[in-house]
Amino acid sequence: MKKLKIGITCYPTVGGSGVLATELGKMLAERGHEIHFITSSVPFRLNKLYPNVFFHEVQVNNYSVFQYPPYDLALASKMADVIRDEKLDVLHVHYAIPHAVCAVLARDMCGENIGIVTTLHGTDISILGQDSNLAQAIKYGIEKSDIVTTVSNSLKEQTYEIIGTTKEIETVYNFVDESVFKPIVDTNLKEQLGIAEDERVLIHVSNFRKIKNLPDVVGTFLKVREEMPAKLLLVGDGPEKQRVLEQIHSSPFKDDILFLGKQENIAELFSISDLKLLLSETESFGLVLLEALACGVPGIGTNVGGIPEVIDHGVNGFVVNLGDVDEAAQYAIELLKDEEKLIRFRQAAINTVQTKFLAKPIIDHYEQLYERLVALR
Ligand code: GMT
Repeated sequence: MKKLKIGITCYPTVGGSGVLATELGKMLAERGHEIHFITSSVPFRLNKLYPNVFFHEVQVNNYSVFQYPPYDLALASKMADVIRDEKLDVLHVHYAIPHAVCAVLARDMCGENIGIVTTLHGTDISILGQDSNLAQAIKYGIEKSDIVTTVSNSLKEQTYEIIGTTKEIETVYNFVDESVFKPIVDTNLKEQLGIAEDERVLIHVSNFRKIKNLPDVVGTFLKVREEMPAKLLLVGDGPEKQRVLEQIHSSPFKDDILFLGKQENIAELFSISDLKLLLSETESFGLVLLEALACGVPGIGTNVGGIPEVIDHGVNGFVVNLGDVDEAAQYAIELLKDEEKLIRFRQAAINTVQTKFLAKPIIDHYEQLYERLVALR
């Protein structure tokens, strides 16, 4: 295919949408496309120099006349500059607002006929879409984009329901870089963390927002811990950490919960784990679940959003009702006590990634979307 010049805008800080957008950009660059990230800081997974990848920083100056710094306008203005100066073919934005709206404004500003692809990631619809102050802007961004994708079928349905648009939307699942997310053996990480060989390891990775439902993650673990020696790894940080500390304050098992903070070596941490817990209130996909599966770690997730599209109940993990800690603990205990079953689930986890979420066919899909747009110009 023709090599394209592609602009990418995402939230550059820790979070699934930024991770996905950055990995996509890196892989497209490996295929020979020229990638221009237009973001407020260097995306956190863009941690070294990559050939064909460029970074354009959006700078927002705060003048005393502004009550709020005008990030959206600075972004749109920067996008317009990059579209014109770098002669971009496509602008792929992640998250409806403000990114899709800024892309549309930028196209208008520079007068170039550039194709806009918008990928919806979740809370831009499930939470912001319900806010009447933002709903019209989200709808506008979606409808003025040339192509709109969602990361799960569930999010597609939710978008139609909440936003009330008739725009055609395609599901393109999240993917993992399987050269990074794979079972890693021969680390002494377990020992370093003070975890004994006979202890089972449960893991939760998130930004500790309320929607991640940390109390149920900890509640499930405490029930498991009553039945067997085990540790819970809590990876990430955020507003709910204090609540967890209060929850475990008087538990006899509080020393079995390890707060590891934000970590880079996620694949290594998954590789010493036996089970991933993601008991969110809302989750369009659950990229961390997929990363765990790729490392051979089965998951227990709630029956919300796109989680049932990732967890095949009874095969690579279990899907439980939101809030049902007893059910989650029961499944966890049964699995963790049965070595043969656990091995079967571990293999199934890897198979799920190989058959449904491999990077290559998903990047192919995005390339086809770009090609379709370029052909129309
Ligand atoms: O889940 C978060 O808190 C971060 C959020 C984001 O916007 O980066 O993640 C969303 O996008 C990810 C990548 O597509 C999805 O895997 C997450 O499920 C989705 N989060 C929610 O829907 C809550």
